[in-house]
Amino acid sequence: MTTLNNLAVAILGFAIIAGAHRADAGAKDYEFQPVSIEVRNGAQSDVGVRLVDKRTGKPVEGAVIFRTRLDMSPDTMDEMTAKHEAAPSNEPGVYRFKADFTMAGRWALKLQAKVPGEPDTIAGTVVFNAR
Ligand SMILES: [Cu+2]
Repeated sequence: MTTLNNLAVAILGFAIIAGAHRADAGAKDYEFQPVSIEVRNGAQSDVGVRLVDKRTGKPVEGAVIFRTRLDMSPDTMDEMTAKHEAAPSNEPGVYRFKADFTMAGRWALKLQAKVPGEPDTIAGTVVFNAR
């Protein structure tokens, strides 16, 4: 009986670790990538990111991007932000924005998103070069 209990505890422990590992791996299975690193410096500039499932290499459709920030942290100007808004996209897994860049240099677009079937929040940072 003691042996069985120990076995049950061991199995339960393994299940918890496996479950935690799976949940942890979930968000890491996705990656935001730039459609083009080079973007135009100025108002209403086109910025695009592609959300990819790294397990399959396929674009992920239907993501809900619920938080974004665009700042110059890559050029050590963390407080310098740029206004931006979501824009239509006709390419599956590609999410577009119109951004008002005010300075040439590197800008980080930081995103948080939910994707269908994935309980974890997907977070990513994509760096663009405005010129
Ligand atoms: Cu700046």
